[in-house]
Amino acid sequence: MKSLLFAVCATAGLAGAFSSAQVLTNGQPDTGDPNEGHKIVQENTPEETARLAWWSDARFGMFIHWGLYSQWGCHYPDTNGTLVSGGSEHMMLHLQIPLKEYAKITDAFDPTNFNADEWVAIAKNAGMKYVVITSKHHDGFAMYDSACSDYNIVKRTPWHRDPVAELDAACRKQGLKFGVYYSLGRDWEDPDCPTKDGYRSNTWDYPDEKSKVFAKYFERKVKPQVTELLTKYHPAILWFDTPEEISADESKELLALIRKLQPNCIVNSRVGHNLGDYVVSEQKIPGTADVKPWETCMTLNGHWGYFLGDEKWKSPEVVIHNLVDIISKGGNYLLNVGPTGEGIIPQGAVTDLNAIGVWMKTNGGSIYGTSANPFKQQPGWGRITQKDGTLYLHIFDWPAGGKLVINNEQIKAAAGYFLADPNLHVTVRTSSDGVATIQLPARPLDAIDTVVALPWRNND
Ligand code: FHN
Repeated sequence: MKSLLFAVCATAGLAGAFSSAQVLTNGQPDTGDPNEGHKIVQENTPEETARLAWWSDARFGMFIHWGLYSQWGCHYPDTNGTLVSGGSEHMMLHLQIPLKEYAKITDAFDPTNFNADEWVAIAKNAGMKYVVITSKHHDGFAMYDSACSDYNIVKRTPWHRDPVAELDAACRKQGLKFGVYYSLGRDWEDPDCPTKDGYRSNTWDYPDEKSKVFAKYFERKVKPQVTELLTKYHPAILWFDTPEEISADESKELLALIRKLQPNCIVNSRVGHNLGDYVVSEQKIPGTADVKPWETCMTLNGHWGYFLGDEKWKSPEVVIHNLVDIISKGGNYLLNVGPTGEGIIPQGAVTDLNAIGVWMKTNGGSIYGTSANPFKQQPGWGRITQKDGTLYLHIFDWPAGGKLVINNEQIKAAAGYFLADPNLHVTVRTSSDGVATIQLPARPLDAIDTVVALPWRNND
């Protein structure tokens, strides 16, 4: 495994001398879930399927990474006030910032421009149906009013507001589902949160990795915080991250606690040990559908948390093609934004999401409530989704001469229409050897993805 040595600034002025922090990665996201990527072979139970019904219809959600690391765009000021890159929302680890120094960010964290209704409206306008925000990331800082740890946004910042509560209310008001992310096996505030070989632990404040007892952190912080998240805010999704050293029994115990407190709350697979209602895929789209329901989470630019200067936004075309590709394989798409320390979603992200929303307003019928392509092959010109006896042909690449070939003998439809112009119909011709073709107009109706709705029945 290639080890990526995080070269950190050794500027004497920074709070304490920093040494290099070894961060292991093989080029893949370090997901902190030793079980991730192994094919899960058991299907969902009827109970799990029922719990996921709204989620499976929703297909598209907003992920929000917001925390103390957002204050200076995942950078940290040295004694001259020069902002030093922390690499990502892991900046406390990468720069090995002592907890008492990192906690001083709370003095500056005063997001007076935060407006929960605006954030939720941006998600809704983009066609997203649920919002998941970081309630506690790896730094251990609670972005909500936690009764079990004063290390939280209400108690420790001059802002004294609870964004989790405000977003929960805004989602309810605007008809979106609300979820919370919780870093399960990484917590750089707690002295008892070990990680594999200490690579993702706070070893600078708590150097004796072997003395750390996960069970103490689990009882002292995880269970009380999961309980208060479920009883104060009633999230529809508990999005766990990086289960790391949690035991199988602790994962089972945590899931049982959630089921007791909020039976309808969806739990992802990073609760650990192949448990949970759906499987997480991060920054990548699997080639084939998983046995269990799954969701790809992805950044919109190159970072989860707001990163100063990162304006490399995925284009609306890339996002829409990703969304359709994911759904054609039966998955959900959780697309991330990283708001600034002032509480603003960067304009580049908003511009992107607005453009995606324009496409979704016309073509949402081929997204919401649809399921995977029923055929074995994905077409070369795009993707196929389906719902209630209708195929949705997502044409990314317009065929030369407008002749669209669908190599499948199961297409018995005679005519279809364009979602972008339902009055414009197309005719399907099926040759004797079962090759169906559609004669399209000379030019696409949508530059990114023109969708044809085709009534279909499976002749199996
Ligand atoms: O380390 C985290 C990372 O910061 C981010 O939260 C992602 C989102 O899925 N999860 C972990 C990396 O897998």
